[in-house]
Amino acid sequence: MRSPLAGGTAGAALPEGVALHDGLLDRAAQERLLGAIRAVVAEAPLYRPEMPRTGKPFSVRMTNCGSLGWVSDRSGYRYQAIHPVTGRPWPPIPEMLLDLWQQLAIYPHPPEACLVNYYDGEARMGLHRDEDEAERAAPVLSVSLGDDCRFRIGGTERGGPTRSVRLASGDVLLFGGPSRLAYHGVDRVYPGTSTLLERGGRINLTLRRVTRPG
Ligand code: MD3
Ligand code: FE
Repeated sequence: MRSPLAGGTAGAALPEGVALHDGLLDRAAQERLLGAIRAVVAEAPLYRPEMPRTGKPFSVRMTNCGSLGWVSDRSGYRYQAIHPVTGRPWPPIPEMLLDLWQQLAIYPHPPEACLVNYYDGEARMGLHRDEDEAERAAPVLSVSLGDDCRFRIGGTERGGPTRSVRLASGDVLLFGGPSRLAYHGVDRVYPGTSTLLERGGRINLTLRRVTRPG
């Protein structure tokens, strides 16, 4: 079995609450999911968000599906129902992803947001916590497609120890319990490590429950 743990940490446990489903989606499943994501992107194009205050563009391009989508611009981070460029509602979350959530997330309500991140060979995501969701009892589910990346995960305090995990196409990660508010980021993408995307790069899908079920 491929060891996803990088940098001499072979055998080290992932932080409590993190479950890595290494290679859960086989090539056929990855292709089906990619087809569904292409349909999402046709309706809700990828765009480049900007950092709050400074307006500095992200290196990652993004779009969403679901009743709510995560956006960032000069006024801040938030969830909203409307694509900031097209002004249209986000398309629905593909059924395959809803099924994955139902199978893996030990949580009785559906996800509301699926953030679609596209990384080219130079894109990165700095260490951060996902804390724009009112519902913290739900896990976050992440699916990787395309080129491998080096994913970094730490604890809930900034400046604490971190470890890196190499993620490949078809890997699914679940962050629940104490890891829900862990710092994490993407150090780099490894170009040319997957043939799934004709033009290369990496897609990450992040499913989240945003609102607290009433
Ligand atoms: C760990 N995306 O969009 S997904 C993000 O690969 C984001 O695109 C990364 O971080 C990516 O916010 C990582 C994995 C992930 C998502 C949410 C988490 C890891 C997490 C929440 C808590 C802890
Ligand atoms: Fe995140």
